[in-house]
Parts: sequence; C-alpha cells; structure tokens
Amino acid sequence: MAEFKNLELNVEGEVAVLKISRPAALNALNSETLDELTVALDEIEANDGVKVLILTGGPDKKGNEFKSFVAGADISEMVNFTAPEARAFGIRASKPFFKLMEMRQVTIAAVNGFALGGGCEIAMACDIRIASDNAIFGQPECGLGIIPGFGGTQRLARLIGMGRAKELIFTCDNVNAEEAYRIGLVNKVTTPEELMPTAKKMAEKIASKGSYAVAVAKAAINNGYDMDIHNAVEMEANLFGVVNDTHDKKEGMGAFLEKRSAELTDF
Ligand code: CO8
Repeated sequence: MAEFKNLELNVEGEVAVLKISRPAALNALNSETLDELTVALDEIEANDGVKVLILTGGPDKKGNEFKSFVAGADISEMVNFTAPEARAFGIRASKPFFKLMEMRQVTIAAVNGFALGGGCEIAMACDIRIASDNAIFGQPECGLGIIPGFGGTQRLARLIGMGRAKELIFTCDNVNAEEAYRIGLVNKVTTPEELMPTAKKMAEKIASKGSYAVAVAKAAINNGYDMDIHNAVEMEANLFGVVNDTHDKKEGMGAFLEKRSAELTDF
C-alpha cells in the first residue's frame, strides 16, 4: 500500500475506509491531497477483495471527529491562481472525482460535519451519501467570487433538480443534514456516533450481494443517466445479457430454486 500524507486508508474485510486527513485545514482539498486521492482510489479499484469504499473526513486539530468532512478546496492554495492554474486544478480534481463515480466498487460518503464547496462536491461524486445530524452542506463559491468547479454546477442539479441547485449556488445558503435529506442530497441521516456503523452496515449489505452484478448495475445507472430512454434501455439489455453469462447468475438462481443460500463470488 502506498504511504499518504493527507489520507488514511484502512481495509476491513470487504470494505475500505478512506479518510481525508488535513486537521489544520478542516480537510480542505489541496493539489497534494487530490493527487493522493487518485493514487489511493486506483489502489482500491485494483483490489479484488474490496467491494465497497467509504469516504469520510478525519478529525480537526483539536481531535473533534465530527467537525468536518471536507471544508472545501484549499483557499490558501487557490488565492493566487492564474486562469490556467485554476483550470488545471479543476482537471486535477476531476480524476479522483470521476473515479469515485465510475470505479467498480460502490462508494459511500460518510459526511461528518462541514461539506462545503469542494467538500459537498466530492460527496456528490460518491454513489451514496450518509450524513451525521450535525453535517452542513453548501456551495459558498459565488461568495468567494468563483463558481463551484469540482463538478458542483453539474452534479448538484442532477441530484436535487435545477431550481434548488440554482438557489443553493446563487444564494450560497448552507443546508443542514435534515434539509439535505429532504431535498435528496443525502440518503440517510444518523447521529454522529452512528455515522460509521450505519455506513459500514450498508457497505456490508451491498458487499453481500453479487458484487459483479452490483458493479454492472452501477455502470448501467451511470451510463444511462444522460442517454435518451430508448438507447438507455437498449444499453441495459446488453448489460443484462452480460450478467446472464456468469457463475453468480447460475449460482444465485440455482440457490433460490434449491432453497439454499447462494455463494456469489464474481467481481
Ligand atoms: N481552505 C483552506 N483552509 C481552510 C478551509 C479551506 N476551504 N476551511 C477551513 N480552513 C482552515 C482555516 O483557515 C483555519 O485555519 P487556521 O486555524 O490556520 O486559521 C482552520 O481551517 C480552522 O477553520 P476555522 O477557524 O475557520 O474554523 P471555524 O469552526 O471557525 O469555521 C468553517 C469553520 C465555517 C468551515 C470555516 O472554516 C469556513 O468557512 N471555511 C471555508 C469554507 C469554504 O468557503 N469552502 C469553499 C471553498 S471554495 C471551494 O471549495 C471551491 C471548489 C471548487 C474549486 C474549483 C477549482 C478549479
């Protein structure tokens, strides 16, 4: 496993937990952290033993675990960017962000506190979001004279609809966990103490299903989202053909008919 300065990676059974850890800056994303994320996610994707990834934030410098998920992109790095440097920073972030969205493992953001700007954006790049009840989401960029540039103008509208996304981005209003749940930005809200246990329980449930089937279903949902419905359903039919030719399909259906539990192993 690679060594990281700003990340902690732990694999527990079939679940990897990746913690973004820059205590002095509430886990803000700088270039170094974005590059480390790219390396860590490549490593996780190559690991056949890992079925689900949980992404979360490390404690602040006082040791408070629930202060911040990610408080944004690093403002002290961005302050002097020229236009080409800013563009390059966005492109640098798009690698790990797309990896979270498209890697074969399911990705769950466990949001433990501030998820602002790039923090909200990296949570949105994950497949599923679970938030502690103290979490705060927002896109404050327009108040800083910039725009969400880690996919926020695109992913927020896709998740919560264009009207609400425009309101949040234009007003820079933050939303708490309850409101984030109400508008569909998060899947579940828990107490801070239950955040990781809840994320792990969901991760283990997903890992117990046919992992190859889950990975193909993820690709089908992602690929079809921006297609017209006819092409999307045709793409789904093609992928349905692919999963019918697997060990897990024979085993899963065979086990049902033989009234025993299935041993699903494909990935
Ligand atoms: N960048 C750098 N440092 C940060 C950041 C950040 N985003 N957020 C917090 N920090 C630092 C603070 O400067 C402070 O450092 P120090 O102790 O050395 O003064 C330390 O973290 C602790 O923060 P605070 O003392 O401010 O803690 P509070 O509890 O008082 O406040 C807040 C917490 C409300 C989260 C506050 O820190 C804050 O408002 N942070 C900035 C939030 C923000 O605006 N985020 C969006 C940034 S812009 C962005 O994410 C753009 C993404 C797209 C970029 C696209 C490029 C192409």
